[in-house]
Amino acid sequence: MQKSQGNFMQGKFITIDGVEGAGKSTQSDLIYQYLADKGINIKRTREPGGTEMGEKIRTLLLSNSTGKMHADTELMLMFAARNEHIQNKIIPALAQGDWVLSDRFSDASYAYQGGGRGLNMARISQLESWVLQSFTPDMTFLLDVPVEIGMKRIESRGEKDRIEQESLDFFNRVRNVYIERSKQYPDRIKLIDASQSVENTLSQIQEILKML
Ligand code: Z5A
Repeated sequence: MQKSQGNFMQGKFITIDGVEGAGKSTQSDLIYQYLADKGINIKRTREPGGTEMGEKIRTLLLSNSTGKMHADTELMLMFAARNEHIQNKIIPALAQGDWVLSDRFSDASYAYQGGGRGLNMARISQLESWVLQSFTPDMTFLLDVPVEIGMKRIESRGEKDRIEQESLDFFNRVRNVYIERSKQYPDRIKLIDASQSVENTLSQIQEILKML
């Protein structure tokens, strides 16, 4: 599983993250098209989810009918889904030379369960080491947008899911953790000003993709 075990990981693993309304889905479509046009075989996926079991866990995590859930349970379910995702989808794709583009990955657990829910970061890190070992994305695009702008963009959507119903303070804590992590891991996490237009946001991303 470790990328350090020689060259068998041929593909690149790219993740995209950020608060609600940052435009992850919009930019994922465009990144996919940009890379596909360059002849790269790229698989799109998402978290929580990405596998049959992961999608079932996603439903449990996001459905309002799930009711109250302990924050530790939420964290462990995110990582349970992630383990399936890594073992059964991401690693096999990378090993056969495909690139993988995931809408969210483990930075989201630090941001939402650590920042939002207030779970201890060191414990999240222990769980991450257990599940990911040394596996890590080659590059992460953090689409950063003030929470109020993100909320405005998605206000026309229907009913909010279990996590979307959290407060503005919750999402500001989420955003702050993302920004902190981009400072902590500047080589991997590229902070993109996603308050710009779709086109300007994409061109910031493309400049970085050219370096991969
Ligand atoms: N979660 C967690 O807690 N812990 C974890 O470890 C993981 C996840 C992995 C599901 O995520 C939830 O899981 C999420 C975090 C939690 N919870 N919450 N709340 P999700 O990624 O599936 O859900 P989402 O955040 O709502 O993602 P999304 O649907 O992809 O939304 P988006 O990033 O905002 O993307 P969008 O659809 O492209 O953009 C939203 C709207 O803005 C849309 O109308 C666009 O046309 C518009 N838009 C996009 N870009 C722009 C620009 N540049 N300008 C103006 N308008 C724009």
